[in-house]
Amino acid sequence: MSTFKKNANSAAAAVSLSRRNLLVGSTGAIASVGLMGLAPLSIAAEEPKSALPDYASWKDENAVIVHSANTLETRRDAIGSGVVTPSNHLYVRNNLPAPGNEIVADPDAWELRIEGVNTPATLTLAELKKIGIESVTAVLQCSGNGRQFFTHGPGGTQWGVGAAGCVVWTGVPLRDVVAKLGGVKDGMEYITGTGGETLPAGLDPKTIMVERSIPTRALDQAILAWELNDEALPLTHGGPLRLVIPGYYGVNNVKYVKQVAFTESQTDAKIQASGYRIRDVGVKGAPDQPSMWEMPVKSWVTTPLEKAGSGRNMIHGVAFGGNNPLDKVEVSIDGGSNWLEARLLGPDMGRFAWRPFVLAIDLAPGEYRIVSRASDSEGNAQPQERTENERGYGNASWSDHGLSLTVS
Ligand SMILES: Nc1nc2c(c(=O)[nH]1)N[C@H]1C(S)=C(S)[C@@H](COP(=O)(O)O)O[C@H]1N2
Ligand SMILES: [Mo]
Repeated sequence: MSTFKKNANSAAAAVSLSRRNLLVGSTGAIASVGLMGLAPLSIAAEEPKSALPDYASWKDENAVIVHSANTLETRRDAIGSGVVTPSNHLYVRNNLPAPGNEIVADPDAWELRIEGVNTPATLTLAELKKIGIESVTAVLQCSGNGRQFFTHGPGGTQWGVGAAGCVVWTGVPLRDVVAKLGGVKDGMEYITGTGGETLPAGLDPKTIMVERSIPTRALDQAILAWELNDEALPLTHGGPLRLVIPGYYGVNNVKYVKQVAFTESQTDAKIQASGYRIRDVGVKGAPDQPSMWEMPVKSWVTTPLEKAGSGRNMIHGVAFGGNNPLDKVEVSIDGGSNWLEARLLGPDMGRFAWRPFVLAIDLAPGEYRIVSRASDSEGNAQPQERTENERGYGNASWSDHGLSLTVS
């Protein structure tokens, strides 16, 4: 018992600590605390429910947590037991304000520049649609998903489990487009995608632009997508056209993509050179540190949340292998002392998709710590503990992602 009590406490401590750090980190928050004479935690608890931003007003407000106008998270209990995350439940993360709706008014007219191939070209979406088409079901997950569990208080959105979803992308495989343009030029090591945001004037573009480089080994799985879950790709998720790299963290999936270049080296845009790099706490980002590219195996339980009745219960969750196929997922109701293999639900949508899972189990009244642990086809299992790192990236710890449950 003491093991899961301790786990539950440390997760709660992590949340309140990072919340405190958030307030401490913001002068405005401190000022208002002082003026109103309230304790920081009661301010946080009384924050009004934020409204959906205009560009995402079509989201289901009961399914998402609005962290800010640029960051919406899927609620843990809105992840559901289906393979595909409904588009109106899918999380949103914009590093820059979203472009105006006019860019999706005439999607077929959108232009994509392709460089670093033997015949560089500018192709419209209408032309891309004639080159080929494929659908892939893939997990989209932010690098900072699970940041909330880090205790050193990394800045950035305090994502819990819901900066992730599993969706169907439809578009043309990038390799087909490249083949049509004479193949990749010799010596090119990276695929560099550039986002179509209009950058605010007066700032060095390199410091704000969304431009990401990923190794050319991803060419086999890259797709230029114009549909999300069988509908025209909405602006919110990168319409009219998005570079999708299944198996890679969200940031590599460049929205409103305006250029794809095969390059000798990685872009020197800040989001690549020093952003999205794994390094020790207190260390600055630099190009020689690991970049947030391939995702590792991960799972978490979704329901029941907090309370359940005694007797038969269905413990639900989701599990995925990241860049490798998923092998299996186990569930523990005693904080990781004993494990039972869960049953994978729903159709297998392939290497990059997640599988909802369920464990049917009889629970007597009491306190439980429910955790899940997935492994991939290469024998990699989710670690018990997260890898501590400055920005709170890549949390796949099974211990952090558990749920404390009271059965009565
Ligand atoms: N052009 C562009 N692409 C982008 C971003 C962005 O701000 N601009 N954010 C990235 C990040 S950090 C993530 S996690 C995903 C989020 O995708 P979503 O908003 O469709 O969920 O998009 C990525 N692609
Ligand atoms: Mo992200």
